[in-house]
Amino acid sequence: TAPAAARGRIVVESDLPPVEVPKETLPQYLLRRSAHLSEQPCVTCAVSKRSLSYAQVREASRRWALALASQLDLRPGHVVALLLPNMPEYLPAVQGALLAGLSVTMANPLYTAEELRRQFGDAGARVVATVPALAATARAAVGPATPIVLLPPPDAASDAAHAAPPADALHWKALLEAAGAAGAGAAALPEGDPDAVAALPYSSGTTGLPKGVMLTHRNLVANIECMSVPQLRHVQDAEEGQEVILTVLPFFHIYGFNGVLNLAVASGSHSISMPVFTPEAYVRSLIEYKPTLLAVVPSLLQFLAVHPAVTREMLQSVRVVVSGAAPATEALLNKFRLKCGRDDLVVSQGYGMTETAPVTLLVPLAVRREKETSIGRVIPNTRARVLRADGADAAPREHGELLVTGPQLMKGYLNNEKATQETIDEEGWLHTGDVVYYDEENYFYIVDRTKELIKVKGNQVSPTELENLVMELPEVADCAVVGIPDDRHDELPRAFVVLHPNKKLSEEQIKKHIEPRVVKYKRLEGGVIFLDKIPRNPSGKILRQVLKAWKPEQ
Ligand code: 4UU
Repeated sequence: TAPAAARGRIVVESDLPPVEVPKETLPQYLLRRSAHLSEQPCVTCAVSKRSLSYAQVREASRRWALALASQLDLRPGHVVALLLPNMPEYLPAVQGALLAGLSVTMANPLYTAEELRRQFGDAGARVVATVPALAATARAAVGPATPIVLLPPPDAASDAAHAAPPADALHWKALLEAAGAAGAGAAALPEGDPDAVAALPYSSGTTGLPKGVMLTHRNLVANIECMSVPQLRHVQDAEEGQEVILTVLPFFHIYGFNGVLNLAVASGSHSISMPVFTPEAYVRSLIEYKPTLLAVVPSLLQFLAVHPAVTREMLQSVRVVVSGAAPATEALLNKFRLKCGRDDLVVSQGYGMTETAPVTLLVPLAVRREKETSIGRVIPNTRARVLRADGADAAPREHGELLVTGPQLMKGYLNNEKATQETIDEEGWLHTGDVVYYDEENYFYIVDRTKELIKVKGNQVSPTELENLVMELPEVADCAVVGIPDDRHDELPRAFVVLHPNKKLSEEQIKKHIEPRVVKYKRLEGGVIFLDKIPRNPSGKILRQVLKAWKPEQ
């Protein structure tokens, strides 16, 4: 191989023609693309059966926008926090806020008050939209001056369990009714700025604690538009037959948010939402709704492939399966194909990141089976490079860090110029922290993740966050958390802990300290290992690869 300096730039571009990105806000774009639909179902809850048609989504969005502007007095640039399980109203809750010129920060409905306090505080949330069951957690996360709006409970079971909502909460239904009664002229909605921040999902990126990712309308619209070209279109347009998309991927995460829900609306599809995943509910939905498209993460693919309750017959309606967010092994893809018993059903992988709204690589629909393990080719308007360890650009089949750029690239991390500069270089390339290679036909393959991030069932876990919690214990001198591979969970967090001399602490005590503070999937299910010393490089950086490779006999 040539020395680094002798090599020029090697940029991988899409062989598809560039797409003209419309100069519209996300709600303007979605309204235009689905303007021909009215009574057709838009989102239906698989559990409660509550359904919103395209016309109902439009009307609820408009009223919610008016309510936020006139009744809650929010102004363009203000942030609305959404603490909601997947449910039909998620869509108008987002679109209405955006119509009013506001930004939304979407939070995990399973988060503890402690986790939410950090996100809502950092984002500067002015209002929290939630459901009755989560109202107390929401109140604990924000000050008494922040209004809480209660949406209808996702299903009857959670309604019955939490009968009495807090007295100071406002009600979505009443707000929308009042906005409807006041009429369209009640408050003028802003014209809308495509370059304004629309969504603020949280991601830990390559290092540190979760940060607000500033995604503009343009980022989100560009990503949908670039995935809508005929060669890539996994989701077919409503005219060709309305697609039925079963998704349990959370709408607060960028994959469910823009990669599934918004994309589904743009193409006039019918989305089936589920507030929580249970094998029974998922299987029932396969039978009842006969989905044509499944959006999955590898741990869900594993469930479909091996769970005895999922039968071959249940998968006959499925035309497309899209997988992403964590590596899908060849063994898993084979197991799934065996279960389906269909040669025409090939899993298409996509590669995405919160910071890229989310997709940069996608396997075209007409993919051949031998490319099934690929995470995709560069989508239109997007460019990629692979940077070798020696700093040279990689040729086909050489491993290196994936760099990407395109119109979907975030504006930056909120309140964190330093992290933004560490992630996007002066030339505008985003350094992903993923090690990949590409083949002679420009299909990319994942090799490794060198950034700290841990993925549990597609969910982000920040090692720094867990390390900080473990370090709160006075007995602990040092700590490092890494992800260990696991079939059913993608990865599990494992802590390596150094105790102060003559101090005692058990694995149980450490786990007990973490448990009440974090959402379930962040728990140290990969175990706690006590060491004399955390391996670090001379500048003090934890050698995570060494810890990942740790074996008990060492
Ligand atoms: C191996 O996980 C995401 C977004 C995923 C996504 C979205 C829409 C995939 C396909 C799609 O259509 O975002 P984050 O920010 O939570 O996590 C980003 C990280 C990546 O850096 C990489 O390490 O998740 C990992 N990742 C993958 N790993 C994402 N996609 C893949 C993949 N294979 N296909």
